[in-house]
Amino acid sequence: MRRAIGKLRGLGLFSVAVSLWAGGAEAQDFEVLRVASGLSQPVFLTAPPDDPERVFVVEQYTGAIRILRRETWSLDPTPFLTVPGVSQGFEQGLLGLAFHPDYATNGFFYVHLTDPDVRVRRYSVSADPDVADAASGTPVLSIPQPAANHNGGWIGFGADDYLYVASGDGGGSNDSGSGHTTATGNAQDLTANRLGKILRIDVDGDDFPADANENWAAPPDNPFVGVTGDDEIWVYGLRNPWRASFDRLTGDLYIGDVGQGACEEIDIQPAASAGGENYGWRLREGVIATPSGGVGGAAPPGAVNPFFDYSHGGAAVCSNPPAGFTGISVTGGYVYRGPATSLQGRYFFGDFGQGRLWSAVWDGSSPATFDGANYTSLVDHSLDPDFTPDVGSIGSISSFGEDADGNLYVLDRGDGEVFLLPEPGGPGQAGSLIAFVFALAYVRPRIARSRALGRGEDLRPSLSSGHDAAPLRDGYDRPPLR
Ligand SMILES: [Ca+2]
Ligand SMILES: [Ca+2]
Ligand SMILES: [Ca+2]
Repeated sequence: MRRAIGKLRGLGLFSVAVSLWAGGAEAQDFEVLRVASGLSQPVFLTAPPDDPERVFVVEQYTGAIRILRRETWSLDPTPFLTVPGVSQGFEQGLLGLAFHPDYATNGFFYVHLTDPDVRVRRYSVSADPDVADAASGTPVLSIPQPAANHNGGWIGFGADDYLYVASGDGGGSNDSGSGHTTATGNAQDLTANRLGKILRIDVDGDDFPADANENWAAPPDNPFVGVTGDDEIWVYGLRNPWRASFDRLTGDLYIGDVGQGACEEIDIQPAASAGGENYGWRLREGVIATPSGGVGGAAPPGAVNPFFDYSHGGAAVCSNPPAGFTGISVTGGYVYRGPATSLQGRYFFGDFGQGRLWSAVWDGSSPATFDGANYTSLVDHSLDPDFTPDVGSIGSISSFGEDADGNLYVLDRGDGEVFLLPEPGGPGQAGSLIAFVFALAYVRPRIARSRALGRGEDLRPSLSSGHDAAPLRDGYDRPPLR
């Protein structure tokens, strides 16, 4: 709670700064900065808790974790770590990174990679804060992969200090065929099956003292502890949850789940949830019965629809969002909690294949009533001059990311760029002065951790009250990431 008050105080200072600014003639304006280029297939960005100086960028195929300096927007020439042995191709590689909540004292961080099975592995920083100990790799858990695609990839710590691990359905198409549970597919299979799930584990415990490859404990309040279903499963019924995030203010979990050939979707789990949600795959794609592969059907009892879905533009209209909101591979993003007041509470996300940058606000309705249209003020930023970067272009959106202060970044895997988006103070404004005011009054003192609030506290502001491989399916020439 102390952290929450600190955060709200920070917002108050921020409001003062904005009021001064708004006293001028012009409305709030934005500036999107390209802060890095020349990266090799960047697919994630994050930062250690409370580190105001650095962000860490994940390169998919090189396996490198690069340090980007916020003071100068320069990339360190030497990677923080180059993870050895990652499979280099298709949807494989180094896919995820998360710093332990106590990183400042224990130096632990976690990666999600394929070799080609999925491995979640722990590493330690060395005596040099800018270099990891490459020999420190320790297994946390692994997930056998029947195919090269649908590896999931996101990992992140919740406000509860548990590690959440997003896992795809194992690949191929329609969650069927070799390596997929015959009757149900993997995502609906809760027994000895980690595919098509988000797992929730305690990385500081070990339920398997005799097994050097499994080093985690099941939180006792996980939904399938003591009942049928694997103890590590948190939610299920997902196809390829490539990117997910916690709202750093409310603790709500947003999951971008890449669709098959019809609908791309964003799922929400409110912070107060006790877990166990079934998001419907393979029976459901978006809000409809999966139209391909003969696997679709009625929604399982209690299954949760997405709060937003959009179509590939074919016959299936999904929840029928406004014209123009089509794509082929969703990239889940973040609820904006950075310095731009007018964007507070907006969930930013995008489409990898179409290079579209969107945002919307969850309308606060209950997930039990979700029908794919549970949002307000859906915006396409792709053609908005305020979201046009100073240099370069936002193309193949592979991921979003947050630094320790909650600034939002977007990554372009196509030509290796990272953008800071947006920063108040666009061209023609007194941008540098305003940025300085923000730096003094707001950005620096901000609480770094996304776990600033305990799960279950709802401080949501009033604002809010894959594609598959072409050879594997419909002849679509898919982008390389999904
Ligand atoms: Ca063990
Ligand atoms: Ca679903
Ligand atoms: Ca670009």
